[in-house]
Order: sequence, then C-alpha cells, then structure tokens
Amino acid sequence: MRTHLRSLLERPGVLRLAGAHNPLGAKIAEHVGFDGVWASGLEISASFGVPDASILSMTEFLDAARGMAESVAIPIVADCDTGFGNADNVQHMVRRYEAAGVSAVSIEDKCFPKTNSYLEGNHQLATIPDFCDRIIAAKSAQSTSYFMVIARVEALIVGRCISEAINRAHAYADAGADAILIHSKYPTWEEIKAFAKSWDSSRPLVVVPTTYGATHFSKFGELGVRIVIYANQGIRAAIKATTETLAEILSSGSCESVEQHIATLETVFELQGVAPYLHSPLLSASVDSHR
Ligand code: SPV
Ligand code: MG
Repeated sequence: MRTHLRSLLERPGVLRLAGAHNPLGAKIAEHVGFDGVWASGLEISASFGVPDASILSMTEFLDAARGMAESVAIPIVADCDTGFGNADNVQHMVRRYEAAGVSAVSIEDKCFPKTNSYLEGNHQLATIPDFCDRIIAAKSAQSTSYFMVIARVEALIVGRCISEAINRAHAYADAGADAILIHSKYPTWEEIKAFAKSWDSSRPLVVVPTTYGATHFSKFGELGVRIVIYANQGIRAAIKATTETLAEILSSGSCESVEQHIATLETVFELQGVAPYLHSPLLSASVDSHR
C-alpha cells in the first residue's frame, strides 16, 4: 500500500525526504527510515552522466520516478524542473506522473531550459503570470485529491529579495499550489529563516538544506517548515565511496582492504528482494554459492 505525502502531512512534525535516482536508492532511503523520496533532477541527470540542465527528456525523468514509485511504499516527490515547457506540457506531465504512482510533483519558476540552482549562469525567472498558468494547468490535470503540486520559488537563487520571494509564493498559493518550496543557496539558514518568518503559513513550506546543511531539521520545524529534502547527499556519498574503492582495488592489487568497507552481498540480495524468489532451485543454489 502506497502512503501519500498528503496523508503524512496531516500528522504533526517535519517530514524528511532523501534524494534518489533509482529504485535501489529509494529502497535505501526507505530502509533507513526516511519519510519519502525526492526523485532528484540533479541525481537522475548525474546518473546519466549529463548536466542538470534540461538535457534529459520528460520521459527519462518519468521512467526514473516510476521505477522508484514501484519499489517503495513511502511517497515519491518528483522534481519536475520547470514542468518541461508551457502549461500544456505541464498538464501532460502531471497526468503521466500521477499515473506512475508519484505522490507530488515540484515545478520551479524558471524558464525552460533551466540549469541547476547551484550552477553559475544565466538563470531566467519565469514571470508570475506565466508560472501561475503552469500551476493552474497542473492542478486541473490531477485526477485524485491526494496528488500534490509543489511550487518552487527560485527568487532567492537568482539574487532577488525576500519580499519578491514572498510575493511570488503568495501568487503561487493563490493559483492553487499545495506547498511552497523556498530554495536558497545561502551558506547559512538566514534566508530561509527570514522567508519563513514572513510567510503566512497558508501552505506548507519545503526546504532543501544543501548549502545550509548544518541546520538540524528540528530548527526548520520551529519555523513552520513541514518538509526537509536532503536532495543529493546520497549520490555524493556513492560517488566518493565508489571512486575510493575502485582506486584502492587498482592500487593495492586485490579486494582485501576494501572488503570491510563495502556492503556485503547479503545486503545487495536483501535490497533486491531476493527472498521471495528463493523457492527457485536455480536462484537458491546461486545465492548459496556466494556465502
Ligand atoms: C535537485 O535535486 O535536482 C534539486 C535540488 O532540484 S537542487 O539541486 O538543490 O537545486
Ligand atoms: Mg532539480
């Protein structure tokens, strides 16, 4: 049984989501106790070895999100960048993501094509009416009352002031957004604090503490934030661990020194959900041969 993000939000407290790009990452997030999964555009793009710059197609992002939704019971929140085009594209996108079992989509108020918020470059903010059209289109396309549309405000990312971010968030809430993701790349949580203190709480707030990651999640809760997304720490851990492990095997000439630092095969089998297949004589023999 799938849990919906909206149902989790009915309970008090802060929800914590982990970024992932495939079912394995989603399963690890669920296994360690995260409340949900952020199908991260950055992670999915990185897993294809391309920049997070609207390079992949909607279908590629959707397939990744669907795979995660099919693999875990916790809700998937899909990072849908700008919505892959105009309001018509957004409607199509919402229908496909909802049908794929995704609980919520997040769209950001930038123009297509976009680049990752931490990349320097020419980030183009959408106009408020244009982005409101995308939100209205998204809300009109959903077929269940559980589905949520999160409006992501990029004003602070491009150097605009808190009051512009607040104005935008109000406009997006009025257009029907179910939650507001306020994004910041400031090195401390000061911007988020200033925004949250001016916010009227008409919609739940979502934050992504990457640059201001030292802040304990309970502090965000005290500000009224309901969802904290740890968007990319998983893939960054995997990149570092894989790089170091493979380099060590090459330089030491064997696997001996890495063995105690890497997951056991049993863990891999567990994450694969091997147990129900063990009645197959072939599979059970091959699992035993690895023990
Ligand atoms: C992502 O994970 O793709 C995000 C969050 O959009 S961030 O990279 O922090 O902008
Ligand atoms: Mg993204």
